[in-house]
Amino acid sequence: MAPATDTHCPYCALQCAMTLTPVAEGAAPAGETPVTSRDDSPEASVAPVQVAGRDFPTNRGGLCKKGWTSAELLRRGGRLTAPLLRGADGELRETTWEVALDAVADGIRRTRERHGADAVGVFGGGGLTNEKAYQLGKFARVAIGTSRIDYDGRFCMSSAAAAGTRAFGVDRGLPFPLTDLDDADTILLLGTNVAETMPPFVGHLAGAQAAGGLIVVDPRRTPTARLTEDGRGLHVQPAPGTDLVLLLGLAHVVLTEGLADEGYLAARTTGLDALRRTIAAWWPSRVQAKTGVPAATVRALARRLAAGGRTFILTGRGVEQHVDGTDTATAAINLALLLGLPGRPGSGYGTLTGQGNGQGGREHGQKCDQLPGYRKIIDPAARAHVARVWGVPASSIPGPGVPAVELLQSLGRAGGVRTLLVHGSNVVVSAPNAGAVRRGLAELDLLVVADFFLSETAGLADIVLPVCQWAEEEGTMTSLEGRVLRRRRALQPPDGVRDELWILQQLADRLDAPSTWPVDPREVFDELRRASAGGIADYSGIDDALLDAGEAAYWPYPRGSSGTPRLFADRFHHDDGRARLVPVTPRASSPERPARGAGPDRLTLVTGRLLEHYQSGAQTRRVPELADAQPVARLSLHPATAASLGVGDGERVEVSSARGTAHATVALSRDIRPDTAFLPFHFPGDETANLVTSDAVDPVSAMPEFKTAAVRVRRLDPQEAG
Ligand SMILES: Nc1nc2c(c(=O)[nH]1)N[C@H]1C(S)=C(S)[C@@H](COP(=O)(O)OP(=O)(O)OC[C@H]3O[C@@H](n4cnc5c(=O)[nH]c(N)nc54)[C@H](O)[C@@H]3O)O[C@H]1N2
Ligand SMILES: Nc1nc2c(c(=O)[nH]1)N[C@H]1C(S)=C(S)[C@@H](COP(=O)(O)OP(=O)(O)OC[C@H]3O[C@@H](n4cnc5c(=O)[nH]c(N)nc54)[C@H](O)[C@@H]3O)O[C@H]1N2
Ligand SMILES: [Mo]
Repeated sequence: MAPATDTHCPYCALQCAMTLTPVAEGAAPAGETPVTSRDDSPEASVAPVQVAGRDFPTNRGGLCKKGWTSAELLRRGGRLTAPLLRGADGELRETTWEVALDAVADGIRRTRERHGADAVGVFGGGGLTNEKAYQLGKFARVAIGTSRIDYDGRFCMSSAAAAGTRAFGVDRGLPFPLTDLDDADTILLLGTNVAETMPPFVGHLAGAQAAGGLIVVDPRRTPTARLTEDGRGLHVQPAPGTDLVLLLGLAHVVLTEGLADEGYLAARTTGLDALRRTIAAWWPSRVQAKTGVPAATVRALARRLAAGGRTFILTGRGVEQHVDGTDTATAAINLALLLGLPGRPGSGYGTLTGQGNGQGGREHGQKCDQLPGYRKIIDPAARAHVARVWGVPASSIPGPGVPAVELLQSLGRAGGVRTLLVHGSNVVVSAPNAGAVRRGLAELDLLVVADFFLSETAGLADIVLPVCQWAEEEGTMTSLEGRVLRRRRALQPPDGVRDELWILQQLADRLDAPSTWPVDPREVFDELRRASAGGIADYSGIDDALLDAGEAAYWPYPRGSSGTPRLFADRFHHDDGRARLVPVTPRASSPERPARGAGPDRLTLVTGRLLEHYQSGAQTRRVPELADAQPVARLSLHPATAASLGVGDGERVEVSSARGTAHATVALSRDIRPDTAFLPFHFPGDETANLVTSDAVDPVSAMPEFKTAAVRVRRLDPQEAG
């Protein structure tokens, strides 16, 4: 029997530990890997490795459905095994790597000559290993010379990152090990549905549940909200997009009832006076009028949080993916600081990073304003340091580019991007105002997509490059805890598939790029360590030997140190060591949030996730077990709302906003507020939820308004429904 390989799941930031064991050729995978043979193509039922959960602090041996079935995608689902090139007749056809790479390099050169280097754009992903993320950022700046690089983490972690950096001077999603949650008395979950998005995480909520202290704030009664039932906590169901007001109300009660930790505030923070002034006006009855949360609940909740036990406040995309997401995350941090939680043992504030390498992906230079080590690209000292590591003049490193939404809005426009390279994102399904993104992609001179499958975005490309999947590559990932983990190769990729480090090296060669372009991930990691040394996210002391020995390597991990499982014990990362209380106030109004009592034809559409599907669904829609469980986009509607709209369960409807229209199947549910509808964003084509969402962004983080959209819902006639 071939040896087993210890690695981690390909999907979310929990990075559950798993063991992969190659299955003998011809033998069906045994044991816990579910085998689905509905598809009887030759590749069906061939998961070439068997998946088993492995004991590890985050998942304790458990895996979710997506993890169990992940290996099926290694050999099924239409895996690409040759580069594709669009011919003069408009069809994509298989070609050789030589031809494809020459065509990419020629296209980059042509665009650069005609329109300047900034007309070449790079779009990265939070699923890439640290090595690939680092190399992609370097490739954009050094080999192409463009400032136009950003990535899908802008859609994910940017608001929480901006708020964390502003308050603490550092952005590590959880500044403490996840297992610290186990002993909590009170956990406030703001806008996250971990029971579906990180199932093994739920195990860490048991302590708070037993203490009756799990508090879930979500406009829907989600599986996570249900964990509070039977005396285990409280579900608070505010109107979508009103969390900032709710948090100001909680802070108001804390301050007016003398519940704040005055000693902590005096010793460890600045800005209390200004904060006090902005909070004064948010008494509970006013909060009730804006959010729908009863004033008595606001008071009770504030008192519970201040009760002095081991208390955590955690935010997710539900409160962050708004045009005021940075301010809302800031309000959550302000509340945590008023209570003296950050840095206190057994307590804290954190944000739940989403993508597999959503943490590492935001540290090594994929962001438009960033250099490796979480350095600022405008900082002369940072530029000089990274230029030395890269062996190029600091003056040759471009300045800041533009964030993801602006980059996508510029496609094909005068002064915008004309050639785009996409590594690890399916933007025609996952980007806001996806109809406009599709139109922009059609205007490009050249679209190049690296993927395992012909995703919806790859399907529009001029050149598609087939790349290795998780079990076929070596590298490192950084989990939601800020812990660096090894991803190990368990099997060889299919013939024809190439590693992205090799692709970048080949292209750098063809572009006569300066610097060196190693293809061995170890060499890239060594360079990354040097580039990160002295930065905020310092990896310089981490190496394979240490990771192989099973050491829990939390950054910052400067050479000679033993890493940092817990941040903020003594100081925050601003020069004076203090955290900043940043006053924030709600906007006057949002066009995406209908006035209260607007009537059933004006609903707030909330978008989010289902257990079975991952992101744009490019991967999970190809796993029969997952696709069978959630085959179509279902719109959750309250029965009262559906009745007044004249639509019934199972009927096809059209959901329309100022941007466009998506189709869905109605699913009646009493778990949603009557003024709200919910649509998952995992589905393509006319079921793409992002055809409806707005590309208006948060002014600080450039996070788009994914979570709320003002919509109308109408029943489709049978002939329209198709
Ligand atoms: N199954 C699955 N798991 C995943 C992913 C996936 O696609 N599928 N993706 C991964 C990634 S990248 C991420 S970022 C995480 C995301 O993980 P979560 O943040 O847990 O996921 P979402 O479903 O986007 O949003 C969470 C909740 O926010 C609520 N919400 C919406 N609007 C508001 C609001 O205005 N206020 C409040 N309080 N709540 C609101 C929604 O009802 C939803 O239940 O999941 C990761 N895990
Ligand atoms: N309406 C709405 N839209 C949303 C959200 C929402 O809540 N509501 N959430 C947003 C969030 S939080 C996120 S993170 C984004 C995510 O959205 P996307 O960025 O589209 O994420 P994925 O669907 O995971 O797409 C990853 C693609 O890259 C491929 N891929 C995976 N790993 C690799 C790799 O290592 N290399 C290469 N080259 N390809 C790879 C996959 O096959 C897939 O086609 O969606 C955002 N969009
Ligand atoms: Mo995400």
